[in-house]
Amino acid sequence: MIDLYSDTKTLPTEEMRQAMYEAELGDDVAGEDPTVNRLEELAAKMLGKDSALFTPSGIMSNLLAVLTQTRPGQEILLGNESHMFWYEVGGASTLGGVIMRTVRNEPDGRIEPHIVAESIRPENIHFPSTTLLCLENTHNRCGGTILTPEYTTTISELAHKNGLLVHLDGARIFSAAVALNISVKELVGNVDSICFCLSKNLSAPVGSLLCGSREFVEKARKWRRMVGGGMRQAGVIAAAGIVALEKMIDRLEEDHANAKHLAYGLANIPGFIIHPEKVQTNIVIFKPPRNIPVLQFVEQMTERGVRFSILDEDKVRAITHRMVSTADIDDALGYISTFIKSNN
Ligand code: TLP
Repeated sequence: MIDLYSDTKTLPTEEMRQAMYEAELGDDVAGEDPTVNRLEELAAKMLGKDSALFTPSGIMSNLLAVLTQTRPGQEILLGNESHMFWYEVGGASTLGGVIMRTVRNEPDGRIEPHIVAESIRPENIHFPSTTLLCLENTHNRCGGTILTPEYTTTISELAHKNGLLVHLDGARIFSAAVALNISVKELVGNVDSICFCLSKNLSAPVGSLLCGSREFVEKARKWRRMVGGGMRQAGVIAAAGIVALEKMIDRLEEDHANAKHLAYGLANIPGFIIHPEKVQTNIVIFKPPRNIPVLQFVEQMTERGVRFSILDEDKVRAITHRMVSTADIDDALGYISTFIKSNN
């Protein structure tokens, strides 16, 4: 199977497994797991923040960012295509008690500053207060698009001026940094909290980190305990995370090149709607030829050994990652082309 369903499919490398086997361990709820402590320090340093918190998932990190930086009854602004809105089971509302107010994402994943400005509620007895802006970089549903440091700085300044805090869902932030050839620190300059995932493009089996000021992280640590995310000898998985951060970042370029290769290949097959020049990182979104419904396309390709995910009733998503080679992309393009020909 050439599995382009998601980079969450990556399995740990041999080096990760060895590091997991050898990891020095302790009780992380008591702050005594040396491997978790090492991972948190490394993450904070790389992101240019005071502290970091190891969490079981990206979704938990995003939830903790909301729980820590809002109060029930307040309103948060987030993109109408954001992962936090689409795929996190409404946790911010259900568990955080906040109103999720969606604002339009541009096709490149940005939210226009004037839209943010217009959506912030003025003080009024009838209104909830708007207290948090959530961004996403790279942007999953917009096709792995990148928010530039300039954009992030400008929009965060606007939010801060109006009394809002800013959280960045940076599940794949290292892809953005590698594509722009800058340090990840430069991408997250003035956001108040940021999370990123170890378990996607970086190949670790489990885990995310939530980073911010010392005070923010200590509060989030308590919220993590409340939602049951305090893990004991978590160094077993943190060890793989350290390898991810030390060894797996530079290779992301290969995934980006493979994504472009796939996109240009699809553009050469009659009927596909795709803009290969817009592919920025490891996510490719496309429409199959009109005569083939998305569900049929995805099912038929799975039978032929290529797995995609369905984004919408008319859109398919492919994600490249460490376990898919350039030769696999060539093979996938061949299978797709044969299938399309057989349907014409
Ligand atoms: N995304 C997954 C699915 O949930 C859709 C995927 O296959 O892409 N933020 C962003 C931007 C994400 O893409 C994801 C996972 C998360 C957060 C949540 O991470 P996990 O699954 O570790 O909780």
